[in-house]
Amino acid sequence: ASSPAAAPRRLPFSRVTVEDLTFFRKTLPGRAITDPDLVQSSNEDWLKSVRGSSEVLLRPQTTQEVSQILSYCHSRNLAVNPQGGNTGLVGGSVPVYDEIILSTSLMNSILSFDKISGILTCQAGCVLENLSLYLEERDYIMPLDLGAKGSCQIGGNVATNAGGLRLLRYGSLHGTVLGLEVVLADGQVLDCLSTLRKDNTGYDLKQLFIGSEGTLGVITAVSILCPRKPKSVNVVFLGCETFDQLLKTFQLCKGMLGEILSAFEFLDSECMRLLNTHLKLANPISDCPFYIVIETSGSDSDHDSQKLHNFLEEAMTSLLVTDGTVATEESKIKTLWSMRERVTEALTHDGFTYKYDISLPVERIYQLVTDMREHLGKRARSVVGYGHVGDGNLHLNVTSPAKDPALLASIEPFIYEWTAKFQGSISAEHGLGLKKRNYIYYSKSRPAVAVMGKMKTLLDPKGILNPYKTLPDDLNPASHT
Ligand code: FAD
Ligand code: 2HG
Ligand code: ZN
Repeated sequence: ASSPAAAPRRLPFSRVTVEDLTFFRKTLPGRAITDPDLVQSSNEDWLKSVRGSSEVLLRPQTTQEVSQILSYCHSRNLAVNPQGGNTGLVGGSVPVYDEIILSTSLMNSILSFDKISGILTCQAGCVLENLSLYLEERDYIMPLDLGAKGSCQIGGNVATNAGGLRLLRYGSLHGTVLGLEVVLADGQVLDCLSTLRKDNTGYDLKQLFIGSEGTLGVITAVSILCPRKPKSVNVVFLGCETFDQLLKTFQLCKGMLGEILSAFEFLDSECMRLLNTHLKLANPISDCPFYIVIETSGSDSDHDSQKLHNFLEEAMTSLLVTDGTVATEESKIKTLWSMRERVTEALTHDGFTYKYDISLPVERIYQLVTDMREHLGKRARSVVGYGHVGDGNLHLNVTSPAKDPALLASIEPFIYEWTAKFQGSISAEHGLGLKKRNYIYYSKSRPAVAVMGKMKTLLDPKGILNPYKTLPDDLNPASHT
């Protein structure tokens, strides 16, 4: 039997023919790409860990074009892989076999922005950073921010229900997304592009597509509620001796900074070592076992500075933190944030990386890293812990000089069993994609997964949308190897 992470057998979808290409070229003049050099980068994921063998990359510009493509693919039984910025970390964004890649990159228009309500409506292919820049000029910000902002697209963010660095303050996309336009597998356009804060008319269908990883429909437009741009932003980088002190600092921080707290993130000394070694980023404070990044966002800089000052004084005098530095100026804020945001990049230089994205009761999150280090001993090159403490979300990454099946067998299912023991989630924010689909039962009951299977069948009866992803192979008996 193959490993649960292995690719399932190719399902009996049709193969692309000359007639199909003729249709695509007619529908998308100059935007149905078959040049292997151009298709190549869309076949491989950001981590360079999985690769498909698609020969066709389609780049629609309008919802109507997406609808025409899907309606055609549905009738021809051709599989389709929706793709945004291709920054996903679970192998969901690239084909497994020869699925047609449907890229939203050219669907990058802003459709409307209401300066009174802060509601932005745009096409799915808008790059997150471009939306942030657009909004900042209008005194607003996006309610989410991630290290991949320069490439990831809002449609991909919604499809993965991305969390990121601001979730603590502005909540998840399940709350901030007000409307979606989605093209279903058969080409039907589902217009749920509401811009209302409140709308209880029947089932809230858009929620189904948030986090569905391209398996239920192609998101073509998004409307999202954006907060005002804070007038005063401060970032603090602190060092702690123990994780327990870090948690106590979090408690103190919630109590003393309360309404202005916008992020509480952490990284351990192993992350710092990789930032120093691989990216030549210097530690802004003295060496410590744990580092915290705290961000405050408020409307009155004197008030915010005073609160921050009181908090830091208390944290220092009660010996919760041993060292720290504060930034109010934009370039220093960026520098401090890069210590947290660039850990993922540093890891790519450390060797082959096994990635885990776990939700746990917050007091448990570092125990998993310690246990994993002990469990793996010298077999791993690095075992690092970092993440979104404020959301109880740990990123545990293990590196080795090269892909190492024996090491993988030591990590999995150990990590998933550990997580399930404490009722955690085996995917807090990255989704299941190809890599984690068969581990879903560690976090969801069989009846819940069975209902997911029924929803998939209802919305995509031929299973052409992102096959082999998110749902476990046992829902799809034909795909067993
Ligand atoms: P892709 O990678 O292209 O696709 C991701 C999934 O969504 C695939 O299953 C794809 O089929 C589907 N999809 C994409 N677009 C659509 C669409 N329009 N309709 C339907 N399905 C679609 N994630 C977090 O949650 N928090 C973080 O802090 C975070 N930081 C990151 C930092 C780095 C450096 C990197 C590389 C990744 C990070 N990620 C993070 C992971 C990733 O999920 C996000 O980057 C992002 O949400 C993916 O968006 P994308 O446009 O790149 O989507
Ligand atoms: C982050 O929070 C991202 O930096 C990426 O979610 C985490 O690379 C990872 O494991
Ligand atoms: Zn994250």
